[in-house]
Amino acid sequence: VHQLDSRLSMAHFYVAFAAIFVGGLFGLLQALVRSEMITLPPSMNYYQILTAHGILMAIVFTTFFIFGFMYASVARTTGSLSNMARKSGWIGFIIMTVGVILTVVMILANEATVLYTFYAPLQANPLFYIALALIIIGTYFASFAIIKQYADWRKANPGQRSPLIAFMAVATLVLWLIATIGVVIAVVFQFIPWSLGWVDEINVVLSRTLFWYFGHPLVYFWLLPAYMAWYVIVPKVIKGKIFSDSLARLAFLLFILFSIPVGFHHQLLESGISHGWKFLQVVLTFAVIVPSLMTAFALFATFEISGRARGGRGLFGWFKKLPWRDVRFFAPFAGMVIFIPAGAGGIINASNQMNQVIHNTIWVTGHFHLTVGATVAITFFGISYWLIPHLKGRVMTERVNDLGIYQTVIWVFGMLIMSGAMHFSGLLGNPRRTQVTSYNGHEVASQWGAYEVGMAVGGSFLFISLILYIILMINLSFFAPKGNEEFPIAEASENAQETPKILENWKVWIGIAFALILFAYTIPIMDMIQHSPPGSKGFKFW
Ligand code: HAS
Repeated sequence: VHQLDSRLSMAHFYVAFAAIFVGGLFGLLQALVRSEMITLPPSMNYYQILTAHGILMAIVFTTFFIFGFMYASVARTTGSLSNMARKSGWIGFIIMTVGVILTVVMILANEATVLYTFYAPLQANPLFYIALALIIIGTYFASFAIIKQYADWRKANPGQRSPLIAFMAVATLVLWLIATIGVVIAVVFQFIPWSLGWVDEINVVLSRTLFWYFGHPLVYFWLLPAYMAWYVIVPKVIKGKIFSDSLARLAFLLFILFSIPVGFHHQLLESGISHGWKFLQVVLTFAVIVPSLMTAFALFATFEISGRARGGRGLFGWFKKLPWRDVRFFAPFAGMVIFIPAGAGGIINASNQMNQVIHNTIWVTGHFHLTVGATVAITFFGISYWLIPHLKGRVMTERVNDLGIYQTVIWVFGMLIMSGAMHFSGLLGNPRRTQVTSYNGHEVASQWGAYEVGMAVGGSFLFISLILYIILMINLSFFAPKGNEEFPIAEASENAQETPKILENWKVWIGIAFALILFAYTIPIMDMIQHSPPGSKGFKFW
């Protein structure tokens, strides 16, 4: 990757590392407070650190890491970024960073204790919503940079199949651009006027609906960059090939179609939305599981083919031949294994009857720590072990590789304890997002104590792993020996069929995506607006 592009990527990674470190510290505090091992100083409150933890980890770390990775991937496969793309990338970075600083200041000032989902009726200082708007605007500049670079490559190479990883980056951004429409409408037309006092009422169910229209595809915005690494990077690390270029592209396109019109599965217990529409969105939720099952199939195939090519015999002999001592493989692989129970948990959540049991319990927190906190995070760790030295003109030493494996193992161990305790105590009714309470010594609440301790123990392992990760990242950025670290990109298998051209016809896929969204959302949203009470100041946005 060209030096100028490396700098752009690295700027994003530095913010991501700072965010995960500070966010992780808040996470540790969170776990210790909930298990009553410590009490917070009076200047801080439980919900405030919960907000800081959620925003720094789930919004800031992920978004900055993802753009850093995407710039590097696109520059590696389509050539150095054009001046225009690079400029747009830097503008995006600056706007996003200003937005992040303002967001953090607002949270620390206790002016935005509204949790990372920030929907009504919780209200923050208007500056918090303006800061969020800045972060989103920044991502639009960043998305423009990447999509422009891809479009220029296609123009310069007519009729050719685009590099798979660049295609995947663009698909992820298409998903992001369509998804953010919901949150932009909510922030601009509902939250900002309401928090400024221009209107004194807000349509709560609509604000939640617009949030979840965005909130569910948001989780795939986190997941798809991990899939980019699973499909394109990992096969090269294990000296294999991509099982099928078309399958990989189709999986990403299916995410664009099915990841958005499904937000109601977060609102199954909410009144104001009729059963029929909830049912439809649950059906579509089950459709969005399909591309993940396709991914599991393709990855198993890649591993088996590569393991057999390395001399693995018998039913499982190939498994032993995989490069277990290489952190570039080990970390993402650990993420994949965790995604099996994590995905099963998602399927449980999406099932209407079972959702009644787990909704708003700490089971859900366990679910998203396994998905984004383990599957995605560990894959991102695995990427940074080779990408940071690559961008900095350094190499990962064997020692760092081995420490990286320990770091991954400690993270997995901590996450299994913490998330396991969350899942089990969720089934015992332990609520999420609730400051510790004994409910006047109620028998049910008395069962949760041991699990809360488990969460604190797991959280402490996670923090130890995080410190090790940050030390290794500082080493790889500034102190590792100079040299050339490989940026692994696998080729597609020649046994697979030619990729059909329709898979790169964006108009078709974006058109179907909008049709599905309009179908799933138009009538329920019209209902919400129609049944909204009139604002008492005579003027109200919905
Ligand atoms: Fe979820 C709540 C349903 C996936 C994140 N989810 C959340 C929240 C977050 C989140 C953050 O339907 C909480 C939001 C909040 O604060 O309220 N989720 C699903 C479903 C899936 C799913 C159906 N979620 C994710 C991913 C996330 C994520 C991914 C982040 C990255 N989720 C829900 C529902 C709720 C929910 C409800 C609301 C609950 C409520 O009531 O509040 C699916 O996408 C999952 C499909 C995945 C699979 C797994 C495929 C496995 C693969 C690995 C293969 C392994 C290999 C290695 C090859 C079917 C690809 C094998 C080697 C060996 C040796 C074994």
